Amino acid sequence: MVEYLKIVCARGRQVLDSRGNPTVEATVTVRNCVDGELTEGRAIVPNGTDQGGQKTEAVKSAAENIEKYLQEPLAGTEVTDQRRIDHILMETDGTEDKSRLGANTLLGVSLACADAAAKALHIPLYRYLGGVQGQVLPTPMMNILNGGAHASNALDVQEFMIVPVGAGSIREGIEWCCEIYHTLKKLHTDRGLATDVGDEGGFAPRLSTEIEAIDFIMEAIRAAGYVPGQDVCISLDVAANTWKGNGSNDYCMPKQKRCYSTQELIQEWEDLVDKYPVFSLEDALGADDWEGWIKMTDRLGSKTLLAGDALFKTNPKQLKQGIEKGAANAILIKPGQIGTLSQTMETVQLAKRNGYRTILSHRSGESEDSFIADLAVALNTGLIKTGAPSRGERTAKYNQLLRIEEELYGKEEIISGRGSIEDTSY
Ligand code: 2PG
Ligand code: MG
Repeated sequence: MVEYLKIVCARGRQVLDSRGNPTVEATVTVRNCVDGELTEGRAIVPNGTDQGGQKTEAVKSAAENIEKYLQEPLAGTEVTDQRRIDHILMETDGTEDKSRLGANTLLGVSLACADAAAKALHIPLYRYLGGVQGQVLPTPMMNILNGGAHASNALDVQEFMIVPVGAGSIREGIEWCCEIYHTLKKLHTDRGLATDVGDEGGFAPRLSTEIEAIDFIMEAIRAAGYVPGQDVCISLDVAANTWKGNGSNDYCMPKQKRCYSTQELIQEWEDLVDKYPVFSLEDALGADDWEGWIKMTDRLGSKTLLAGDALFKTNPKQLKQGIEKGAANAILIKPGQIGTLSQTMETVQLAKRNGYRTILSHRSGESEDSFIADLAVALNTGLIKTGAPSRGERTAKYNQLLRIEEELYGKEEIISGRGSIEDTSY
């Protein structure tokens, strides 16, 4: 391979995520071998709830590790050779689960390399990552109501989302969702409910049950002038792992304290899917409940998307298991779970080859970095979950998608028709 853009240094620094917790920002500088020009790429790694409030000390040393352990092995490497870079990162870490240097540290460097390459080549990040093939704008799955570990209300389901399945472009889809979001806010005020928001920007009202929350959203969809099921559907992230942990096989809602067996919970989901326009259910069962997932996929897989987040952890090996067993039919893609860009791409390819829908996802502790917006278009993931249309770290992704749509399709085409956005019929 002709060496053209060589890595000259890699650094880390501690910055903030959207919950005020420390996180890692990686920077990678490359030198153009022809004209000697230096370009810096960077990436901020987001944090999930499972990473809790990351300890400042741990993040500091993760940031220092970039210069201490990764800079030297990467120096001189062609920055566009992403597979080689990711191989070097994994080899240097040396553990299967990337526990020595940390998946977050490796991911920061992996993404910063791609950012540096795109900048040095003077092409947009999505085009660098996806070439001329990356052209489908993802349909947004917009979180408008928060519960579970992301809010301090009484709801045990973590995320309530709306999906503009009937929209002809991402611009239109985002507009519809924002209208519904604003209508929902007004309905809160009418009912005397506070309009506080949770970690991902969705409202966090003091409602008592999930059904009440879903009915509230249905009311907002209709009041905004849209037809549920035809224009806009509903998605939930149950995060059912958080309903486990008392030692029994049962699922117990941590706040409402209702308990279910796997069988009973599948029945609940089936009733829900039969009654409401449910586009997808994410982590509707726990990550260890493979038998449950197989049964649930058998019963509900033809009616709705069943997405595995904690179940697959963006790991191709775990996804392979799911494919073999017939568990789930969609996967959340979180680069931070697997730790390098190449492996993230591998998981997306594997999912697509096997008919699994792919949902590129933000984390609950995000930043202004909008890498995932470019990545969703580059990989044609078709779906993106990136929070509410409030809070700058969430709107950063929507705004980037709007820029990309305009660049790819031009203003006229956006207005005049479909084509640019994923076909969400299922
Ligand atoms: C999820 C994510 C993002 P977290 O469960 O899907 O919404 O949350 O980043 O806390 O894992
Ligand atoms: Mg999830």
